[in-house]
Amino acid sequence: MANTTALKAKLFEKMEAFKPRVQKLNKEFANVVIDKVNIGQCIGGARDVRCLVTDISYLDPQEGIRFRGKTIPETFAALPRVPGAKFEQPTVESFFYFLLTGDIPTVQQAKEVQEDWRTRSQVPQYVFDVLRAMPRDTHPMTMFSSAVLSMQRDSVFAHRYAEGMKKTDYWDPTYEDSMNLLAKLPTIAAYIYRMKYKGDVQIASNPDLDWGGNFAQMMGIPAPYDDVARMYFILHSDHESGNVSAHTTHLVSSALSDPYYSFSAGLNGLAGPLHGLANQEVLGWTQNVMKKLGGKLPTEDELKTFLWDTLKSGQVIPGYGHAVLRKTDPRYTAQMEYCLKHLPNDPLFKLVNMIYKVAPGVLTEHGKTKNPWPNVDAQSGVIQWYYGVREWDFYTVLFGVGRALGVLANITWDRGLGYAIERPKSVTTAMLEQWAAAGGRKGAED
Ligand code: AMX
Repeated sequence: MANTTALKAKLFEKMEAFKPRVQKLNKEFANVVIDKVNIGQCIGGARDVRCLVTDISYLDPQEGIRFRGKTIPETFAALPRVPGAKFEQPTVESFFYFLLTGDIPTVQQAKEVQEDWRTRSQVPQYVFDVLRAMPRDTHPMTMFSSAVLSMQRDSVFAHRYAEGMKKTDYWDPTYEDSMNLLAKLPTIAAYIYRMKYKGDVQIASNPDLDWGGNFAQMMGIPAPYDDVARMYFILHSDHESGNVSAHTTHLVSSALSDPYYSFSAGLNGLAGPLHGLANQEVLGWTQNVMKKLGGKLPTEDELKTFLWDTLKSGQVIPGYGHAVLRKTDPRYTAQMEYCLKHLPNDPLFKLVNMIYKVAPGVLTEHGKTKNPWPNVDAQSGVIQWYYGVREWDFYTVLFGVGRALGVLANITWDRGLGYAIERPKSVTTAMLEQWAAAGGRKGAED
C-alpha cells in the first residue's frame, strides 16, 4: 500500500472486512429478485428502480438522507468539535473521515486528515493557466469542471493502470487521486470566484486552517462564513447513488476512468438546472420577484400570482420537488434553522420562508409534481447571499465542492469492492409496444 496514513490503513481494513459480504451476495444470492421494472420506469428515467448499491448514504423518501446510518442532526451532533476553536460546526475533515470509514473520528484523527490534505493542496500552475485562458464570462461550472479535468494528467490511477495493476489494488490509486483532488478543490473554487468577480485579486491560503476555514479565507469572507462553508459542504456531500452527479461519477468510474475524468463528468451533470443548478435558479427567481416589486416583499397573494405565472409559462418552480423525497428536505430544514438563528430578519430569508408557506399549496393545486416540498436548493442561496456571495451563478460550484466528498468516497469504495462496469440493457420503442400489447414481457418476473 503506497503512502499509508492512519485513515488509509483504516479504510483498507474496513473494505477488507466488507468484501466477503458483497462476494457472498454476488455468488450465492445473485438470482434473488429485489425489484421489477415497468414501462413507466423505462421511459421515465429509471425512477425508483433499485439497481445501485452504496453504503455511504441512504435516502428515505419520508425521512431524508442518512449519512452512514445517521440523520443530519445526528451527524452534526456526533462529529467532534475542535477544542478551543472559535467556530461551532464540525470540520469537513472529521465528516470525510466518517463518510469514508463509517467511524466517528477523534479530534486527532480529523486533524490528521487536515494535515494530509495540506500536504496535497498545491494546485499546479497549469490549472490556473487553463482557467485564465477561458473567456472570463464562461460559466464557473465550466471552469471548475475544466480545472478538474486538466489535472487528469497527474492521475495516479491512470499511471499505475498503464504500468499494469491488479484489480485488488485499484482502490489505492483511486484513494490517492481522490485525496489529491479534494485537497485542491477549495483553492480552485475560490480562485475562480475571485478571478471572475473580485477583480482577479487572489488571497493566499492559510495552511493552519481546516478545509472549510481555509476556503472562507481564500474567498475573502470573514467569520462566520467559515462555519457556513463547513455546514454547506457537509450538507451537500452525498445523497445516495442515483442522483445525476453521484450516478455519473460512479458510472464513468466503472469504466476505470480515473477520478479526474469521473468527477469532472459528475460536475457536468450537477450543472443541470434540474439538479445542482437549481440553487442558482432559485436566487434568480426570488431576485426577479423582488425586482418586479421594487425591492419590497410580496404579499402572499402576490407571491401566489408569481408562482402561477411561472407554472403557466411552462417552467418549474426551482428548489421544489424531488425524484425521491416526499417531504421537506432535511438539508433545507438544517439551513432554515441556521437562518432562524443567524439571519432571522433578512428580507430574502423572509421571502424564501413565505415561498415555503405558499408554494406547496400552489404546486399541489397545479397537480403535477409528486412532491410539492422544498429541496436543498430552495434555501442554500439565501445564506450565501447574506454573507456577500451574490454572484449566484457561482452557487453550483459550491455545491460541487461539497459533492466531491460523497462521490469520491463512493468511487473509492466501488474500486475497493471490485464493482463491475455499469451496463444496463436498452430496448426499442417497438419492443415496449409489443410488450404493452401482450401485457408484459414474456419471461419477465411477475
Ligand atoms: N415545479 C413545477 N413542476 C414540477 C416541479 C416543480 N418544482 N417538480 C416537478 N414538476 C413536474 C415535472 O416537471 C413533471 O411534469 P411533466 O409530467 O410535465 O414532465 C411532473 O411534475 C412530475 O414530476 P415528478 O415525478 O414530481 O418529479 P421528477 O422526479 O420527474 O423530477 C425534479 C424531480 C427535482 C427534477 C423536479 O421536481 C424539478 O424539476 N424541480 C425543480 C428543479 C429543482 O429544484 N431541482 C433540484 C433538485 C435537487 C437537486 O438535485 N439539487
